[in-house]
Amino acid sequence: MPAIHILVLLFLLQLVLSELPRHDDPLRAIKDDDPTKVAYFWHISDPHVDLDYKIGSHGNCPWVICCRDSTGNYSKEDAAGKFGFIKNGQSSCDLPLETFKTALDFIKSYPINPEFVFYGGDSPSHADWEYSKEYNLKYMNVLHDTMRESLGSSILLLSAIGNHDTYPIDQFDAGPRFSWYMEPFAQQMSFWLPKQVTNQMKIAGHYNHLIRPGLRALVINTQYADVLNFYNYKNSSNPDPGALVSTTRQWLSEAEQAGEKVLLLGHIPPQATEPWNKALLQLSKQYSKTILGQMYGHNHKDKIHIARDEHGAYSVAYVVSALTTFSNQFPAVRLFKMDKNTFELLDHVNFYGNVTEANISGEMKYKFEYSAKETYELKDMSATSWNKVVEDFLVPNSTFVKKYIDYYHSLGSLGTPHAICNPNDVKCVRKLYCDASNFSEDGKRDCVRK
Ligand SMILES: *[C@@H]1O[C@H](CO)[C@@H](O)[C@H](O)[C@H]1NC(C)=O
Ligand SMILES: *[C@@H]1O[C@H](CO)[C@@H](O)[C@H](O)[C@H]1NC(C)=O
Ligand SMILES: *[C@@H]1O[C@H](CO)[C@@H](O)[C@H](O)[C@H]1NC(C)=O
Ligand SMILES: *[C@@H]1O[C@H](CO)[C@@H](O)[C@H](O)[C@H]1NC(C)=O
Ligand SMILES: CC(=O)N[C@H]1CO[C@H](CO)[C@@H](O)[C@@H]1O
Ligand SMILES: CC(=O)N[C@H]1CO[C@H](CO)[C@@H](O)[C@@H]1O
Repeated sequence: MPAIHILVLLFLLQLVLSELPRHDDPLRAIKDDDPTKVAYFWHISDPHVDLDYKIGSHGNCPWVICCRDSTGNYSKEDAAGKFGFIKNGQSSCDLPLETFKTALDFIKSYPINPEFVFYGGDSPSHADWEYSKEYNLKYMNVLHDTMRESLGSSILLLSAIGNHDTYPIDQFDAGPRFSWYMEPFAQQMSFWLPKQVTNQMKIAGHYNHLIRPGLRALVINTQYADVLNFYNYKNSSNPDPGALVSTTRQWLSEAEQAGEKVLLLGHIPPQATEPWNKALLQLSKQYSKTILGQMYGHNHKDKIHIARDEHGAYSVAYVVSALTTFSNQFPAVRLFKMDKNTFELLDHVNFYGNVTEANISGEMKYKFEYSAKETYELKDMSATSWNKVVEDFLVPNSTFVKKYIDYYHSLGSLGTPHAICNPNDVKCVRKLYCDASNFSEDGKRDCVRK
């Protein structure tokens, strides 16, 4: 065959191959969706942007935070890249603002009309010793300005307060002591939310918003469930700091009476303070028909917690992986799918940004990571179906636990010693199981001991 024919054949083959849908193509997530039947919302959390991030600085340093300082003798391959730094599944670097923008651009350009974006909080870097009112306010403002500029006015943003957002870290109390934070925060949120909602937010940081008739988002300020928040202990005869329990109960009750469905959104997941864990279990059970799902961040890990008792499972808390690479993950973006009419959750699909690759190519691309429904062979997104997945973790060589381990760090520690468990390590897998099957830290501890 003449060389020219071979070239033509190769060219045609190239065309065919480039037309084949790639497994990591982000559009794969919605290709089979009927837009008249599916509604969407996004969940991102824990960007921990570092405004002192320095390209070329020491990315693999011996300090708490890297990618800010260029002292020391380090090789070229340990230099902080444009989009972040993670090496052999390990990272002590927070996120350059640039990478936060790429995640927002990805969301903005994705061809759907989302109901909203839920931003789960923790704007500043892990340089906790640098925190001050000015420092933390700067991060709050820079990140919300960025979200406003990137997402525009056509996408609703809901934002929760994270434990790193206030100063001192983890501290928060309702009332004038934290109005220095709450006033500017409510001011930022007034771009997206009506005055009546931002006024409600100023009371204790909790707010609720009707997304569309029949669907309500309830954003709770989980600082009152933070074991490290000393304000929670200041009045030992007050069992409900920040009225977290009574407010959540009241709003759930009102929503149920109005026949609405609720998304419960916050920063710190269950396994927080024991009184809150218990109250949340009780509320999750009482309002299990009303609560569609609970969405949290904080752990920087892709995981779940199932609420269950001897009668079965009744609620699922979905914890999203982080945008920061700090503590060993690739930046993660999560898309939830809902039935457009009943608002029942249909799936969540996850995307990740490979910072190592972006750093080399000069362009950050978000790729399809996995669909929960497909990966865990879920019949639906009910607590009962998720409970079956978690029960499977205890089966020797469970395929589900292998996937759970890979996605735990949004593929950032894949195949490295930094992966959460070796799937053959029975003790470690049991810990994952106990973590996923408990809302309570005490319950998890008991379960691990068994
Ligand atoms: C830096 O490290 C390299 C490789 O370990 C070594 O060859 C070099 O002498 C070191 N330079 C300094 C100034 O310590
Ligand atoms: C402490 O909490 C109790 C119960 O909520 C309340 O009645 C009391 O006024 C509170 N005390 C102070 C000093 O705030
Ligand atoms: C990320 O990119 C690096 C460099 O191209 C590659 O070696 C690695 O396999 C990628 N990881 C994932 C999960 O995409
Ligand atoms: C699980 O599979 C691995 C190899 O894939 C094997 O070495 C190991 O013994 C298996 N464990 C059990 C408990 O079957
Ligand atoms: C780990 C890694 O890929 N580092 C590279 C990131 O990009 C910079 C340039 O922006 C290179 O110098 C690093 O080697
Ligand atoms: C308090 C609580 O939910 N405890 C549960 C923790 O998980 C184990 C294993 O599923 C259960 O047996 C406990 O009841």
